[in-house]
Amino acid sequence: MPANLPPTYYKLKHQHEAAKTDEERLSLLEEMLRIVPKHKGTEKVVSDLRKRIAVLKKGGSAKGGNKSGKKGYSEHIPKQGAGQIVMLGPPNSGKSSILCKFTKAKTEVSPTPYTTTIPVVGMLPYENIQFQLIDTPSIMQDFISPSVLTLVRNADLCLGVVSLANDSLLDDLEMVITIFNDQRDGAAEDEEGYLVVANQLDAPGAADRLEILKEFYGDTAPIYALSTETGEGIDELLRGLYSILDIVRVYPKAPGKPLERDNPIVLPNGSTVLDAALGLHKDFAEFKFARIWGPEWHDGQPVSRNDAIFDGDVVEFHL
Ligand SMILES: Nc1nc2c(ncn2[C@@H]2O[C@H](COP(=O)(O)OP(=O)(O)OP(=O)(O)O)[C@@H](O)[C@H]2O)c(=O)[nH]1
Ligand SMILES: [Mg+2]
Repeated sequence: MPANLPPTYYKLKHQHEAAKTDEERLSLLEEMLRIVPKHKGTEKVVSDLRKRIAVLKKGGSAKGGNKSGKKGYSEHIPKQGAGQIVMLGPPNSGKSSILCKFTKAKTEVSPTPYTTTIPVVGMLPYENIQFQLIDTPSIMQDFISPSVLTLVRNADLCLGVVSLANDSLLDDLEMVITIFNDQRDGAAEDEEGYLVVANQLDAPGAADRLEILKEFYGDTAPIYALSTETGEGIDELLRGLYSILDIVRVYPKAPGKPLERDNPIVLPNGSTVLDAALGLHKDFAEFKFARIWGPEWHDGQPVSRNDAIFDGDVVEFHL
């Protein structure tokens, strides 16, 4: 059933798009909700408006209650683990499902759009490390909470989550990529700041939609198909996350102790022996000498502090 919205509604909508502050946005949304006719055809519009109002009232804004410490959520989530990864996507793409299925965090999963209203953090295990994964409130065509944008800007990596169950897939991804590009304008040219998860691979018609998605966006972004229902695709996604984060794992070894690769120091690719020492403990910065094991080295070869280290190296520091 068509919504048939009155012209005043569209006028308010345009004003809302142009609004500069959250106070303005909130009052315009409330006015839109007040004047919108309430019938079957406008159910979705009404529920969208209610959700947006709820998000704004919760302080989902740069100038929300956060700084005053009264309400809302903090825009900054301290980094933990091997990299901070922020999910972003349209409603019902399955962001909360990904968090619940692959981390120990708990959050609500539901067929109702805009269920998630604040970011939720979980730790995503991969081999012997963990990534910090953040679920966020869904984005809309003309609205995204400024606090979510702050998370996107500060993340080590963004994960655009779209649904293969949905015919609006291409538009959804376009919207997500536009946001990533806008927010990460200052990022280095060669820095790949995001990847795409095409979720709900188990849904009817998903394989065909995936083909189309890859045809249109395969050159723009790395695309990983996933099903939170069956778990298909998670191993490839985890490897993709590791590789795009561009990190290395090095393993400290105490003198006289055996070589073990179970408790890594995680560092950016291109780090040095000195960075590894600092990653272990600041006292190690003054080490007298270091020896290293790995495919690039002779076993136990002495290295100097400015030598580059490689993924999987074992380093022994002598103080
Ligand atoms: N078949 C199938 N359904 C899925 C999959 N992932 C999520 N769903 C369903 O899709 C619906 C939305 O999932 P959520 O995880 O709540 O989606 P969201 O992106 O967090 O959406 P918001 O409500 O906007 O926060 C739920 O009914 C899930 O059970 C999937 O891989 N396959
Ligand atoms: Mg959610």
